[in-house]
Amino acid sequence: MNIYVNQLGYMAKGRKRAVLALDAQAFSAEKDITVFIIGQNREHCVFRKNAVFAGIDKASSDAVWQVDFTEFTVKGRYRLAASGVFSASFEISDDLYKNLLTPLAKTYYYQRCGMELEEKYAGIFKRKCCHREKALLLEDYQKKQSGMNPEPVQSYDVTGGWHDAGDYGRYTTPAATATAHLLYAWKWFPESFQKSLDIPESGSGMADILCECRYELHWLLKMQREDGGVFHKLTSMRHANFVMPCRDRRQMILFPVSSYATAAFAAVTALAARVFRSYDGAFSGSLLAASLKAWMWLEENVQIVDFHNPRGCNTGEYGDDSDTDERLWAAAELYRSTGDRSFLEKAENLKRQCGHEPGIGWRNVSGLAGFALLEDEIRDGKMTAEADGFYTESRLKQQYRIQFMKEAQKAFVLSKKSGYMAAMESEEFEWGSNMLLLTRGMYLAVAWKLCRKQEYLDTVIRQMDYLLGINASGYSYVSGIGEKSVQNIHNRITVSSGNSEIIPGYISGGANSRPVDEKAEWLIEPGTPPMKCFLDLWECYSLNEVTIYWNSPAVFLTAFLGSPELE
Ligand code: G3I
Ligand code: 9MR
Ligand code: ZN
Repeated sequence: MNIYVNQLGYMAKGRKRAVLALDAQAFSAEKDITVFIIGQNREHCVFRKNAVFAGIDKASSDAVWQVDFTEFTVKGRYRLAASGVFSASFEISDDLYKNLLTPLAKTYYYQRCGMELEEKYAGIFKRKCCHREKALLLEDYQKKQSGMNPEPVQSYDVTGGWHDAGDYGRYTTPAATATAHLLYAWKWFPESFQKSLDIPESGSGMADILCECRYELHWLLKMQREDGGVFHKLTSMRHANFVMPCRDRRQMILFPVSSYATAAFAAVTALAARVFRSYDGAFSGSLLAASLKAWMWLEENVQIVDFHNPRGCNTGEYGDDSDTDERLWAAAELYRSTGDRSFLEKAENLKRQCGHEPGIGWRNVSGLAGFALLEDEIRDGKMTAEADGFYTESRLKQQYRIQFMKEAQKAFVLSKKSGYMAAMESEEFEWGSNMLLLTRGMYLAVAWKLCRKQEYLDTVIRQMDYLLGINASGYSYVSGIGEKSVQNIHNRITVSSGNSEIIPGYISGGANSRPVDEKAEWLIEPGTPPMKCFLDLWECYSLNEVTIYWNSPAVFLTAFLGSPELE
């Protein structure tokens, strides 16, 4: 028997659930099980409740019992106990998600490239500056490698930004998605971002999360070519070894322009232009100019300009099969930032070509166009099917309202069906599965803002419960948060730093039933149920890596749950 709890804890007045699990073969009766809430040091029992049998969970093959102890509201630190087994400890308090936001958001500072992280801000995670060398265009690098003596080649200053993940690459499309998640989180839940992240820019008068996004945006602006096209990525030809970034001396290479990167760049810079308008007019202006220049390039390159890794390159590819969603997102953001209706017509045409799932991940971003069009409604928390005099806008907004509601309802139904209340099909435990779960949480949060359906809010909390410990691996997938949290994430800095402590707040990719790294293939038995396909080992990059766009949906949801309107 295992007892799984949200290892961060439960809001004092919020829903409190836990799951008891037995291997399906081992369970005998569907009888209720009495669960005791005891003090964290296993002292006296303070409350008891029956756990109710909830069937065999498909994604884990566990026999599961669910216990709801919402009525227990006494603040403190506790464990659950049943049948002689204890859970991890957890907190009951009011500020859980407010306190969780800081480590989640501070990871972006720890991902910074091109600057020293001083002890004053990074403590024991301080490190030297990295990747200050200039980059070469791929073709010049290849000529150099082949011994051809090209004339002195142009090199480029593309320093700054965030390392993408556990590697030292910087990639335009995931950078745009992660930055957009953070900017919309700030737009819709600004009160959650008033606390200092203790970064060099703290106290500047602008929320630290915006300062962090500005650091990434300054780098993104360097990724745009003279003609407006945007380079797909900036990485070495092969991944760095597991060394601290200051010791990675591999040549940085600017890989070719792609239409995915150019469109995602156009979108996020148009969005950011709106955000920074009242803080830094010049920066906002440069963002909008860059976005319009990227859009002009897109108009001159109406066919997909695809990207594939060249032979010999093993860094991330972030391949895609359509740029229609990125172009749609860009058109919608440019409409919002310029008021130019011609972008709306373009968005409508592009939306017709897009699939019906309004994606908000790194690959399918069509849903982010809906964020742009419904930005004010979601902020104000009301559904206004107003005829605003311009039928195209109303029609597009209505399409997105319907799509977001549908996605939220789908997530609600999936969560109800799951013994662990995870909004996931068994087949969906793939590389970065926690991102899919968290983006479904984002749909639920957006839908709740629009319709205030209590079940949607409850289901957001259930996804955070999963992330923080109510799952078949038993781990809190947030590094350093919880008694049994991931400690060996696939991250070159945390692996090679020699620090005894893990940097807290990183979201692990999570269970993946089709792992591709050698260790996972070797250690995970064939036939292991999908939700149990996880190992907390640093070598397992297809299970336990961390990325800027897996943390960004977690920041979004934590900011939502910590926002005043939920108090
Ligand atoms: O969603 C499809 C599913 O429908 C299909 O049945 C299944 C078949 O295998 O594939 C699923 O897509 C998977 C996709 O992740 C889901 O997001 C792909 O198989 C899988 O290859 C893909 O993995 C990506 C991985 O790079 C390899 O390309 C991850 O999403 C992506 O997060 C990861 O990104 C890496 C960067 O390349 C380098 N930096 C680290 C970063 C995180 O590991
Ligand atoms: O460490 C790399 C990780 O960041 C990437 O997500 C992954 C896919 O690009 O590749 C990892 O690097 C491995 C490489 O692909 C194969 N040799 C071992 C490398 C370190 O795990
Ligand atoms: Zn770096």
